[in-house]
Amino acid sequence: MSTNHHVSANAAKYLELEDQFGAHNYHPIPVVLEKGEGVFLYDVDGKRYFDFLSGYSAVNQGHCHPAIVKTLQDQAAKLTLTSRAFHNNLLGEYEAYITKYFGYDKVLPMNTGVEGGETAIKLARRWGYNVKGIAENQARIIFAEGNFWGRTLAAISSSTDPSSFKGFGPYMPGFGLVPYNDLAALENELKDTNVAAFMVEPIQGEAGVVLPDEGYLKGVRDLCTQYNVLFIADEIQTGLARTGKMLACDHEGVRPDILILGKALSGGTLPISAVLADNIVMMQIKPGEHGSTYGGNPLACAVAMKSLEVLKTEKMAENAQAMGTLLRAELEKLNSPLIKLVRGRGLLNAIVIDHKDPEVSWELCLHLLDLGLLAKPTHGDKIRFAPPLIINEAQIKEAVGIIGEALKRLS
Ligand code: IF1
Repeated sequence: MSTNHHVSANAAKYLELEDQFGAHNYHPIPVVLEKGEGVFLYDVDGKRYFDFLSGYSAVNQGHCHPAIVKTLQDQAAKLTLTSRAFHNNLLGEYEAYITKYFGYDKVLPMNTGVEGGETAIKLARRWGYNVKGIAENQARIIFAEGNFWGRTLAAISSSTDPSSFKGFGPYMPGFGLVPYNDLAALENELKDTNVAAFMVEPIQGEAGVVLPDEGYLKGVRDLCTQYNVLFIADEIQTGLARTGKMLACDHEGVRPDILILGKALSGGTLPISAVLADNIVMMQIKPGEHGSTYGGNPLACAVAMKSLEVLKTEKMAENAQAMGTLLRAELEKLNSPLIKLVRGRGLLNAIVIDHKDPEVSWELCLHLLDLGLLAKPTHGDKIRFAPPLIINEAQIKEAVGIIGEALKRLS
């Protein structure tokens, strides 16, 4: 079954350039975008789409948020990069702002999400040696099966997805795995006194928006406290109001020892990540032992403060909570034989397609494309529905109308 999706001659030109001159490390939906505004994207032929991926939760504030773009433009014309060889007038202001915003002693500013993960693991190992007293080079970091935290050699060393790690060995030593959402298995691992940290996503994004049982995060917190293990929360995709609270951990009122943020920390304008922790962890790294060229650059500091500010002033977490509830209810009301399951929290949602042919999810996304909505399957039979957090009730209903029409075309 294949949808002969038509790509305009105009759009085809762009695809040919990418095909000839770019690495083939992606298989994108066949659309060429040139403009974004709020919940909408526009292709090179001027066609409008609902964005139901939001840059994998990097565009929570909506495409080209006016206040964020203005901050970006103003600062870009003033000072963009000093390197950390020198001080600048925005880094301290940003560090004070974001640590107060989330309630931690300190922040270590980085750029991409995966650098945030690498930084968190280095901090945990160093704390393990200096504070917990783990013997040199014996520190273990535990991850959950189904995790995804990026594409570096350390990140793929913790992966259980062969498409992430196969053919890239040898792998980082000192990493262990436990089933997600399984506190007994986790406790068993944490009894090993060489374990420095457990790093986990409060909701597993790439795995297809997999939610743990109510109480799982509380259990993780308690077990990590009991066994003197650092709880690292990877909130790069779930954080920043995406799930209806500022952090997904807030749904259970738990406070991780290390908090990793990325993606929407810049409102989708540039790569900004941050690792937050208290002094007992953060002060184990001494001058010259970690950093990056762009980490904490003044442009990123200005943009991150504005991106965080508008999340609160525009009550995006509250809107994500309300619109997510509406979205799931409207999807259920479609009563489509193709939807096995609707799941999610806030505006991080996915449908599980009930069809033996894995191609069906891709076909559905091509029909959605035709009808004016952008989404992409993850892991075969799941399709993530994660629009910007500024979406309103009328737009949710219009989008679900499109989804219903696409499902009808497939049935
Ligand atoms: C791609 C996936 C999502 C993340 C979590 C860390 C990172 C990510 C929970 C690393 C990044 C991105 C990577 C991007 C697509 C997207 C993705 F499909 F790859 F898995 F969202 F689910 N922790 N996720 O989700 O952040 O270094 O990318 O800034 O690789 O195409 P990054």
